[in-house]
Amino acid sequence: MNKYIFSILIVVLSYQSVLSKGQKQSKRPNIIWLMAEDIAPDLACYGTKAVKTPNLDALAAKGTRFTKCYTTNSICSPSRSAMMIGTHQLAINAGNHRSNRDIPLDKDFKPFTYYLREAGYTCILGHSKVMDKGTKIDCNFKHTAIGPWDGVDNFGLFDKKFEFSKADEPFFSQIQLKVTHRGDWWNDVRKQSEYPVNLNDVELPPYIADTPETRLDYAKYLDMIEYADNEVGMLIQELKEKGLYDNTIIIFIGDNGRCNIRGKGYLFDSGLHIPLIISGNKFFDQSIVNENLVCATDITATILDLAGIEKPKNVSGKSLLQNNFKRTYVFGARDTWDEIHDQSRCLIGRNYYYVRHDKPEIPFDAHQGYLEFYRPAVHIMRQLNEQNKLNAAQKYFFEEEKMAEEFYSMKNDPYQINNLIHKSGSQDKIEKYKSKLLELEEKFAPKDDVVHHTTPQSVKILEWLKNEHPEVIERMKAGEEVGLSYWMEEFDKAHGITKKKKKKNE
Ligand SMILES: [Ca+2]
Repeated sequence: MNKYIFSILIVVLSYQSVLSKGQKQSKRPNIIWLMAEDIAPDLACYGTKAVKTPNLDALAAKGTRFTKCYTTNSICSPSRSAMMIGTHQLAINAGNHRSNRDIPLDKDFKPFTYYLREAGYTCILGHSKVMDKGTKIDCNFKHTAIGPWDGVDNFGLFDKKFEFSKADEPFFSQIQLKVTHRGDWWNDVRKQSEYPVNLNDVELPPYIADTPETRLDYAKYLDMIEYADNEVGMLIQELKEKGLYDNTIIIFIGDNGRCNIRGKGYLFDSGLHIPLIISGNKFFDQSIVNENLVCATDITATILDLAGIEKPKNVSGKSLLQNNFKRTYVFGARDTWDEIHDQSRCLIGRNYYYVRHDKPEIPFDAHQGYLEFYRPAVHIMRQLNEQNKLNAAQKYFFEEEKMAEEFYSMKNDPYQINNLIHKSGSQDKIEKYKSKLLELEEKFAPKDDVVHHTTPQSVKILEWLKNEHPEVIERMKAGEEVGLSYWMEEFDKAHGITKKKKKKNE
């Protein structure tokens, strides 16, 4: 060995041994990613009055609360796919909900848990203390929950499920908080709540008509957030009991926006805007409110940075840990959701918000099967619309066509009521946003555009209910959530489909 190289080696080795002696101070942190479903920043610490979220408020009070974090798609699976890879879902051809589950990712892209595991992290999925154990992954590329990953023969994203302990350190734990997702449990959770959210305290956005039904539905959503907050409290308690709390960074996020009118599924602010709280690291533990524009893929880059991993080439997100962090735009997209093959794009800036609808002929209220089961406000407002009882802000959602483009000033019009697209004073800004959007579409264009869609069950269940149980449709129209899972089971019973048979056909 060359003498020069040998002496460098000695220096490196001694440095490493100093590092390992000082390990106690510079121990690599555990990272927990708590992902609540379908949630806007509707927590008490974000100013929502009707809800009580003491555990998340305490995290925010200690750490950093981000006020402008946006996902890149307003539906679970494309948004989660983007976060799992750290780049836009379009770049990996994962933009269509529940598609391409049989197609491996392009070899240039890897899930971020791959890099974490390479760096010695134990990656843990879900937790035994949360509703249905929090293991949802929902990514639009070939993957399995547990096992190794090479992207060719092995597609595992995590090492194990449900528990973290000292022996796993350093670990990354992804826990989904499912309760806020629409589901048949909403009524029960509200019924069981010691202090259900008071309907009179609910503040509805101006684009939702104020009726007893819409208020009750919104209150239930806030009840679910309170339940999720309680789950967060239990997890923090466990970290403390196991002596892990001081070395664990907690990141609280959503996977897409609020599950209501203009929310999940749409490129309005309430479809893409999510809460983001980070606590447990010196950099973030400053009791501050950060108003920077943040993209959900930045969270991926931040996690890799927190774990001391150099950013891989194909991660387009930027680490929030960097002092010079700056983001000018977030690029959002909406493509197929179940049977609705829509396509819209948006560009969110710090002050303005541009949306382009490539299929304006598809209305916002597209009577999508799944949504018929889970949007009481849509049923109520459809009737009010027919009776001409909606104001302009509320009526927009029910127009027969979408406007081809929208442009909003977020400072003056946070609820996106006044579309400035044809306003004379805004044209220069609009042109700038349009051309930037085209630039980003090109940057994130997929190499491959093959799409393998899945068939949603909800469409045929709805059709069957219309024919066989019109009384259930009437209940839906009256604003009741009748339960999709329940009626799926009833459908199967009526058609002699046993669980065993169904599994075989899947
Ligand atoms: Ca979701």
